[in-house]
Amino acid sequence: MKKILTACTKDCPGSCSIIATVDDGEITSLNGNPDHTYTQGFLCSSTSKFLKDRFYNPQRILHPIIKKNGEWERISWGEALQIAADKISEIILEHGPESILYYQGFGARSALRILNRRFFNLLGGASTLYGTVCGGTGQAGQEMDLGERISHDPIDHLNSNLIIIWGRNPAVTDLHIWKIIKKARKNGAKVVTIDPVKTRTARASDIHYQPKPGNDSYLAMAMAKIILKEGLEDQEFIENHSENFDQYQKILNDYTLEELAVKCDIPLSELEILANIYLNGPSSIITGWGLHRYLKGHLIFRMIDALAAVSGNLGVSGGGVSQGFDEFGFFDDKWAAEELAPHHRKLPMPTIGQAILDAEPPIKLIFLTAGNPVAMCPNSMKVKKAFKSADFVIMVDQFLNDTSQTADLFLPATTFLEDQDLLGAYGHHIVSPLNPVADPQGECKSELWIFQQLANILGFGNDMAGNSQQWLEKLADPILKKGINLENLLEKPQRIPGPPVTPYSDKQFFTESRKFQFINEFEMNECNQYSEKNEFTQDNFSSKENDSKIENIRDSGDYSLRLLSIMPEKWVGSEIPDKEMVKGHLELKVHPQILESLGLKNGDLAILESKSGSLEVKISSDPDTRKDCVSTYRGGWIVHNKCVNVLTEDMISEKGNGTPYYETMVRIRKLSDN
Ligand SMILES: Nc1nc2c(c(=O)[nH]1)N[C@H]1C(S)=C(S)[C@@H](COP(=O)(O)OP(=O)(O)OC[C@H]3O[C@@H](n4cnc5c(=O)[nH]c(N)nc54)[C@H](O)[C@@H]3O)O[C@H]1N2
Ligand SMILES: Nc1nc2c(c(=O)[nH]1)N[C@H]1C(S)=C(S)[C@@H](COP(=O)(O)OP(=O)(O)OC[C@H]3O[C@@H](n4cnc5c(=O)[nH]c(N)nc54)[C@H](O)[C@@H]3O)O[C@H]1N2
Ligand SMILES: [Mo]
Repeated sequence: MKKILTACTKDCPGSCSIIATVDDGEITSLNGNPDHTYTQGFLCSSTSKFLKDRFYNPQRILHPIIKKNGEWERISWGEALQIAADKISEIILEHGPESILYYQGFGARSALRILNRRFFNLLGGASTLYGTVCGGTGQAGQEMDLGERISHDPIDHLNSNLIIIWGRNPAVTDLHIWKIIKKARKNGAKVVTIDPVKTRTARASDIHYQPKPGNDSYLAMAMAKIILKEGLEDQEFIENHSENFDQYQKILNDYTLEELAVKCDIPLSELEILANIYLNGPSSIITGWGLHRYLKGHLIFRMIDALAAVSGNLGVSGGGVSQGFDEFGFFDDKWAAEELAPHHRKLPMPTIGQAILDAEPPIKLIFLTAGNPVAMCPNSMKVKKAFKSADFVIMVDQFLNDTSQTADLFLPATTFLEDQDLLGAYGHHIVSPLNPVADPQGECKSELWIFQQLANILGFGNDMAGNSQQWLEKLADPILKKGINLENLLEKPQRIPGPPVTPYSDKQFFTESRKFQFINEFEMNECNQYSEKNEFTQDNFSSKENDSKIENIRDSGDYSLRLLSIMPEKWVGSEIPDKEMVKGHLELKVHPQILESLGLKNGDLAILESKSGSLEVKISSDPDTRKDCVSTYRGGWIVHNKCVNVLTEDMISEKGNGTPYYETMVRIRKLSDN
């Protein structure tokens, strides 16, 4: 029996360190590594079940397969690689390299994946992606204010008196930061959650505010205005370390406190309490992905940064506004060799369906690794149509999914239990080694091996050659320069020196003037054209005014409910466990009064419609859901009738090229209304 160290590559902030037990070539269990200073022996239930759910799952594809007359057929690697290489050369010759799209998903983002891009650059270039379906908007906002988005090391939240969890659900999505938050709370810190949905995190917090979705800018503005009104701002910081304060104050002066309270739909008295406990710092704000999902999401982040600045919480231990980290941040991107490609074209990930359909020269071949864009990008049906419009789609994955319906060639990939690699994280500064715990299942191969073989056939094998360790030494060079040697790095997880626990503690920012930039332009013009029609307020929901708005929902046919789709508890991304692999209905949480007005009740089936599509859903009556939105989870598959993105509209955020999933407005129809 052997114990081998590796780490989890699921798309999750933890990048948990794992100890795998192997008995006679078979992996018998996965356990958390107690020696990891951050993940500390913990492993989530989804990764604990990885062996059964994914690794040894009989549905896992273990051989290359090709679609012929709509049916998948097994072929050899030799044939598969030759077909792929032939298609690639053929299409380049006829249509140029830009007619190939390389789509890299979020399924596994370890260091060696940088070389995937190298392959396409050596090929002469291809179309690749810009923007993201994950974050983006927040990065853009924070870069405008701070120069760079740098988050506090999670352990710094232990120094907070107050932690505001803003648009995030760490009790489900990041169990390690959640552990720190719980510890801080045990030590006396207060925990406030700001989320329109009553999540697991919200339930476990001291206070939960349920604002009107998309309007958090007003909430942050109200808090800042209260602080300024009371004369409790950090004048020293404002005077010496910031710019644009006057313009910012002018923006605040355009609104009364009462107006701001109405806009975010939180009573002024509550906002006063919140502002005052926030002042009793140090107070940290931990922002989540919920805030990225709006057309003007960057403004929310900018207003939150400004609030932290006014209150003296920037550059302070236990303070700050933390978003996350860059999982590729410690590795050397130069090996992607962008400069080698004479041809470059970038298509937007948030609106990838439309971009493919509009592309000129057209996209002829799509090469996809570790992603499920048909199910996970907005406007699934359009993405599906776009992928189908290509002559040939190659995908590298472990399982068939919604996107594989559009694929022609499927190349089976190894998992983090079969490869050597290094793994960063978007939840902390620790880099962990991956080690081959067992031999690859079936004929599965690493992405590196696949690209190296293709490069050999295509005639540039030398430029891709090297074993994983040789490449890791190059990719990890920025880490090695910090004094950690490769042997050490491959041996155990390491907190990489350099990034401070408390960023900006010298009050020097990465902006041109080195000063914090207050937001100096603010134009909301209401996130969504439909939202004004349905401005419910939580407190006086029984008022006549609100009653007439409910009538509106029923009669006008308006798309007046905002569709929120949040992370599922039981799995990550669209990696659905077997138990959930059944056709059924997406469950939709709706407030009982809305249901009543529609003549629907708990458990009913109904049609949910947006401008992009419709889906039969199962209604779950939920008094904790706001009356201006409905909520469900993301990650379900189209083939199971559970894919929320059949409804989401494809748009791109105003800044940061993010994906405003939550701008989608929907209506509910009874089945019999057909
Ligand atoms: N179990 C599990 N864990 C995961 C994932 C998973 O699929 N499953 N996915 C991983 C990925 S890819 C990511 S990016 C992270 C995301 O991590 P989180 O950000 O924690 O995940 P979400 O569930 O998107 O949480 C966003 C929250 O924002 C709220 N929200 C929506 N609109 C607003 C608004 O206008 N204002 C405010 N204040 N809140 C709003 C939503 O109701 C939701 O509760 O999680 C990672 N972890
Ligand atoms: N409505 C709505 N949609 C959303 C979101 C939302 O909040 N609401 N969130 C968005 C966010 S935050 C994200 S990050 C995206 C995620 O979007 P995607 O990255 O497209 O989706 P995943 O389900 O994470 O895709 C993972 C795929 O990678 C495969 N995979 C896993 N490990 C490996 C590996 O080691 N090698 C290879 N080759 N393949 C592997 C899995 O089998 C799976 O098919 O979804 C976005 N979509
Ligand atoms: Mo994400």
